[in-house]
Amino acid sequence: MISAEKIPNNVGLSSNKRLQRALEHWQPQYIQWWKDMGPQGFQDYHQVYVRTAISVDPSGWAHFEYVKLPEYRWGIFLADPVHDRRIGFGDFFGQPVWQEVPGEFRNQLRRLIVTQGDTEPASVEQQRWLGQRCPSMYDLRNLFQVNVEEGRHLWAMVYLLHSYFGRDGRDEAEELLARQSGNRDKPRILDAFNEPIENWLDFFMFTMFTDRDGKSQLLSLSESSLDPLSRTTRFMLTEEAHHMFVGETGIARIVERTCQLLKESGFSEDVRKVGGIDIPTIQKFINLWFSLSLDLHGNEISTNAASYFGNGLKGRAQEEKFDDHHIGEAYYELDVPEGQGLERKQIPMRSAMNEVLRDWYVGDCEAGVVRWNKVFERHGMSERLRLPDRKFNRGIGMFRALHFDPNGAPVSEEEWERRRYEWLPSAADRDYLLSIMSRPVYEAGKFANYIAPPLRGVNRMPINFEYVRTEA
Ligand code: BYC
Repeated sequence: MISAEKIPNNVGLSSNKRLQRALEHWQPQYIQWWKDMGPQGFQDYHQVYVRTAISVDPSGWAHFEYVKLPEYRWGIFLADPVHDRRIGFGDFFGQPVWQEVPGEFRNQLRRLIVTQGDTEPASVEQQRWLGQRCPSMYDLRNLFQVNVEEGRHLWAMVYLLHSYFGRDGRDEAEELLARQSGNRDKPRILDAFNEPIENWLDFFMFTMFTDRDGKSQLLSLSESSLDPLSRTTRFMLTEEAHHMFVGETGIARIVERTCQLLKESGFSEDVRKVGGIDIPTIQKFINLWFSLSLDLHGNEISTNAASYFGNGLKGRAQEEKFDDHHIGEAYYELDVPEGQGLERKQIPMRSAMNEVLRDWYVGDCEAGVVRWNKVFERHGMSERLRLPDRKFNRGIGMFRALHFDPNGAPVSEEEWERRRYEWLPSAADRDYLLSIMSRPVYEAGKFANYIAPPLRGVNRMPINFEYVRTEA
């Protein structure tokens, strides 16, 4: 069970006074950050119907209540330990997992934990204005659920930093609140977390594609030999699943509404004229957020990735599904830019671990796009959405200096400049989206014209339930 202390936890925090004091010192800084950088306009007078974990088993999630956002019970929850857990990959395969950080891997582990931790507050900062443009009270509540859980993920990483990295860890925990998404002087570490999320199409694409990178990275960290990192990321994955649900169903509902509007107008209208979001715009936002999220998996060939794997710090998603967990002599076939074209090369598998994880990620995204296309099928329409080629619009890795169209065909710099906004959102697309989102919908059970209602409400509540209450 999770204790009801000042910092809820299932790690016996009250028996470690030093750690408890350190975290209680960090807590008010966190709350201040949340008030400054969290959901704007929803801090003081609103109560939100959110779920809070009361234990780490699956039924522990069934607890829903109205909460004022700054009073959400952020805490430290680790999945239950696995008896006699052994290292599952790399050079130490088969040895007992570590309960403490080995000195020789301290820097690498700290770096992984800080990178993971940095993304969590970043996403809250990116989404802070969305409440002012929400399509419904149901969606507003989902946004805040995602936000408070990202805040809790920050707590998860800060707990590890404070517990296992001494003074350095405490400094890093403060830095996590000091960097700011999009800030020129102190930006967040990874690029996608400095991109603006200014409208709800961005938000749903972000929760579909970028949170799914969260899933692939957390799956690989949950394989870690550092057992507390494995246990904390395992529990985080249960929260992450809801975020991807929000993204995937959000886009499905937009597609549904677009199909309805197209049908109602006899397919003759530009759907924008009737206030909907046209399919090419949806496709452009897929192209943008999928490519940004591919970048989050790092370079195709990476000595960092090789040493994370060899040292047992970061495995592959679902490591148990692979036959060889050591990987000495295996190779990965990769198309590498060479002269004017691409050349297939054999890369030592350990150095290609980022690409192996990216493969898993692309497969998981594809399954989601197939589900979106079922909406068109149901409406008897031939339109389809799709993922762009993975070379398209890359900012990290070996394709970053080159240009490709969404089919993966090389294009010149001149053609890229000329055609880029055929493939990626333009300022005019963004202006249009802001124009249809400028008036938020706060009336229970009402939905903006560009999105269909969900199939069901939250926690078996009706769709017109008052998910966000305003205090008198
Ligand atoms: N942007 O050897 P490489 C989530 C840097 S999302 C900027 O390929 P590595 C969430 C890299 O840092 C999941 N820089 O790197 C989702 C390195 O820099 P230095 C977050 C980048 O280490 C939604 C250099 O390039 N979790 O949870 O193999 C809402 C060499 O690169 C980027 C993690 O990422 C980039 N995209 O791989 C909320 C897990 N990519 O050393 C939350 C922890 C690379 O030259 N992180 N660089 O200064 C990792 O596992 C790895 O650090 C990475 C990069 C996969 C990110």
